[in-house]
Amino acid sequence: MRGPESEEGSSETSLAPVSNPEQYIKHPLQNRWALWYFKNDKSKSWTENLRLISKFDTVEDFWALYNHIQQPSKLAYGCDYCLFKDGIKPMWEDERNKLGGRWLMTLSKQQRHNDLDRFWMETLLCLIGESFDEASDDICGAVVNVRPKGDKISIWTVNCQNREAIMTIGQHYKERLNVPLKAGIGYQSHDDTSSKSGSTTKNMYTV
Ligand code: MGP
Repeated sequence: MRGPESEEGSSETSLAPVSNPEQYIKHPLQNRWALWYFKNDKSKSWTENLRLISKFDTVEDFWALYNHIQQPSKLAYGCDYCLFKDGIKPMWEDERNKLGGRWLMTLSKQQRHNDLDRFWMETLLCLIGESFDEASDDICGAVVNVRPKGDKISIWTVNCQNREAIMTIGQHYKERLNVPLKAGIGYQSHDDTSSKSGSTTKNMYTV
């Protein structure tokens, strides 16, 4: 029943319920995310070079941030972006990363122009859209490294022993990016990556 104050002709129209709240309320994400930037300043330590840019937890705030910052292909060599769930630092040492690993995609130099920005945007959308079903809980974050030898994009997960979740994530991810079937991607534990002596780390899983 409408009260007398909302009857036609009432002067208190500002109290009338909003007919379409969708228009005014931002769309919440399942998680709050933090975007980090790494700038390679040789005079500083690795951790000092890592800076938090901003956090967001709505679709609208994600796009506002995304549209405001440079695309990875415009960054200088040695720079990274990292998108991680709020509370997880984008480093091997974090509690939620130390037993984990990453799906790693290494791009050729030509792919900087053709694929890098598109792949990174798709990676961000996979994360904030929780695209990996229940395995989304295993996601810690994603990183893009801009490097002269070839750029890298990786998705970090919580535990390198969680084979089922890791395979679900890898398969979905490969499909989303439309990576050619024979060009597989590999998963490596952070333990192996951080203690590697040569230039390659062995894959625990591949898709
Ligand atoms: P990188 O930036 O991940 O890859 O690691 P890049 O530059 O392509 O080098 P490559 O070794 O893979 O060919 C570069 C270096 O940054 C590492 O060797 C570490 O010294 C340091 N580093 C990278 N990460 C992700 C971490 C981290 O999580 N913690 C710490 N302490 N150092 C890191």
